[in-house]
Amino acid sequence: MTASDPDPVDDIVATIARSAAEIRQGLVGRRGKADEENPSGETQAEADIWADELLADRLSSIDGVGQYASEERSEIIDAGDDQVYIAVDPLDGSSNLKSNNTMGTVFGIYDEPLPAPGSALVASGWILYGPITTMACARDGSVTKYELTGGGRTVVEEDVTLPDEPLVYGFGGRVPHWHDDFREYVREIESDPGHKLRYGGAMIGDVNQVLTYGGIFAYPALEDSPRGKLRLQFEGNPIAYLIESAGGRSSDGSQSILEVEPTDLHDRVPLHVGNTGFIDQLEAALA
Ligand code: P6P
Repeated sequence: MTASDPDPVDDIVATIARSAAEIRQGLVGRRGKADEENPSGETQAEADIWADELLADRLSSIDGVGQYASEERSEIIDAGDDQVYIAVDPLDGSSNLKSNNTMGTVFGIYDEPLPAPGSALVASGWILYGPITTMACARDGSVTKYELTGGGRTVVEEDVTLPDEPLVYGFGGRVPHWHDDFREYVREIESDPGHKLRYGGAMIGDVNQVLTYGGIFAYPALEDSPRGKLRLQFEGNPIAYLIESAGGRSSDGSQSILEVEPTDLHDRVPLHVGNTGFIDQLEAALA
């Protein structure tokens, strides 16, 4: 690719940003359950299917895109080119539709065919459908935050890094299903009055709090689900890439998420992301 060729990464990020307002508006009237399950066996909302089809059409037609893969579809779309490969969670936290809580769209842009390790990411990010619609995007080792209005995108912060002092924590999974060593780790975090609980049921809302205030988000390995709940390609890798680009750490319990070798497109991964000290402490607790 020469300097004058269009950059597919720029086009992909711009297309997702431009689509955010339409996705947000399109949630209205699509809050019901479809009679379909995603490849992870979760019942899909009408909005899951609709947002996936919208993004699949727009992203797979961008020059340079080799594949479009989604948490909502079992098969990868072959987009014909061979520069970048896109993995998307079109609507993270769609269970929050019923209660009108935050949700997001997560994307990872890889330079290897999928499934690929997170070390093959060249960019990642998320859209957060909060009181306002925002985007966080990691590329070339730094994170930029945008506000999205209509089809426009305004930079609100560049070179975003996690605050040095961690403040918030949020841990998924049912507490009785946590492993004892994880439960003990949580007790240590909770016992510090300088920390406070933030868990909203949509990873993007929780991770964005960690990016903003410092802290940790985890959806750990569970006794009844050894690989946790979250998907490596569509959630774990993109989130880990962004948090590490912002000076934090990620872990599957023993190594960076970005080093986890995938075996299947819909692999799950125990996900822990946040301030380096918290993640170092976690790995010591689970060792
Ligand atoms: P639970 C949403 O369904 C999701 O995939 C993540 O966004 C979120 O962190 C997690 O599941 C919530 O899971 O078990 O708390 O409902």
